[in-house]
Amino acid sequence: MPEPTLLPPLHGILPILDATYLEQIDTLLPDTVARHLNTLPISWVQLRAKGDPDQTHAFMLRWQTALRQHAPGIRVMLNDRVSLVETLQAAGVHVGQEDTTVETCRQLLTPGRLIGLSTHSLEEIRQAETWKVDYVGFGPVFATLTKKDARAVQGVTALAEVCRQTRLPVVAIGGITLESLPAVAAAGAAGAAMISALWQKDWEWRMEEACRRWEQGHRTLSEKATF
Ligand code: 3NM
Repeated sequence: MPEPTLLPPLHGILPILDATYLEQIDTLLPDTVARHLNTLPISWVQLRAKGDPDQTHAFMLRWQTALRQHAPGIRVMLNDRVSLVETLQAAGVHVGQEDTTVETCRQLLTPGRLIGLSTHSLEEIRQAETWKVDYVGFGPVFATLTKKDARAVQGVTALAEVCRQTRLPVVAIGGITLESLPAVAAAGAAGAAMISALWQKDWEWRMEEACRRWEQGHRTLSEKATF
């Protein structure tokens, strides 16, 4: 089924609900998180779990159920687990360069599902353009401890350059903090995917602050565009 057109466009903060991080905050309940996200200008989230397949399935089912119930306007992307997208009625899948190929994902998914691909260079983005992905992730923009096998740090200048060079929406990822968010938005990124800077004990405040700082960076971008 195609996505209803009333949903907001995909942009802004992309909170990644990462199983390892969420489990560290023992007070955190899916229903509470989903209700809070629903009050914010957040159009999408990603569910990410790198454990065994059954645990990953259970994690994604739990969070997708809460999100559909309490935040129906938020599109839910699944990291890597393309086989669960239709079962869980998720919006789509995000894959890395070494995961299931974009071609296979298209074959497995019904039309209208979204596909995002991690990239780390303009060359990989050019390849992604030919595969007609819906957006690319680009990173790591900054150093990150979250992804153990992360590639070399790209920096904001490279981010701005790839945003200029492609028509695909570019979602920045890797080591993005509340402090660096305005610069990421001002570089022209369509979104900022974040894990460790969001999922801390004061996650509610962090989520709100991230949305505020994203808007702040965007204002800089539109002010520049008017000159
Ligand atoms: N992918 P944090 S960096 C999942 O460069 C992921 O493709 C990356 O987590 C890439 O916001 C990364 O805690 C980790 O740095 C992002």
